[in-house]
Amino acid sequence: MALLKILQYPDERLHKVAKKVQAVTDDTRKLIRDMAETMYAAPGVGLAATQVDVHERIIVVDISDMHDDLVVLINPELVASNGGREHEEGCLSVPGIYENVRRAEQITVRALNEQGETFTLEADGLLAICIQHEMDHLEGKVFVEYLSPLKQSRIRAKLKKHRRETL
Ligand code: K1U
Ligand code: ZN
Repeated sequence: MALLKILQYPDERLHKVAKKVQAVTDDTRKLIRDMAETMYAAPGVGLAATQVDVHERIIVVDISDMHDDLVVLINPELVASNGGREHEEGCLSVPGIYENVRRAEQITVRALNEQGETFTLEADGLLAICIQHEMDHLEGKVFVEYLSPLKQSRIRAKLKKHRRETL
């Protein structure tokens, strides 16, 4: 297994729209294992392939304390959503920034699993929030883009300053 490099906002590559996976192969499964290892090591509760500069529609999520409940979604599609609530979000591509974002409360997603089989998942709470956040990454959208232009420019300035100081 390997740890992958996570792209840091405002890297332009975070805005690429990911392509559908045409066939789930051993290479896909290797990428998924590496993504999961990278997410656990970060540590985080989700990761989209876009964040590791692979522009294919693959996400991994694990909100369990014991890192034993990995959810893998290949070519995820939102089939239903209900309600709406604000929740604080973070992002491994935007370190140190936590902001409230409004998302659907309950979602139903259809996707392929690691065997290439279609399945449907109903999610609520943090799992639903994470899946929506990761699906946005596949569309090239980073959560800070839900914030006002003023907040976004303050975040970019803060990240630039932090990177200058840690170089
Ligand atoms: O997409 C990402 O960069 C992962 C992101 C997922 C996420 C978290 C919270 C709300 C929405 C989406 C993260 O994992 S940020 C790190 C984080 O939340 C966390 C880290 C360690 C333990 C628990 C949570
Ligand atoms: Zn993110």
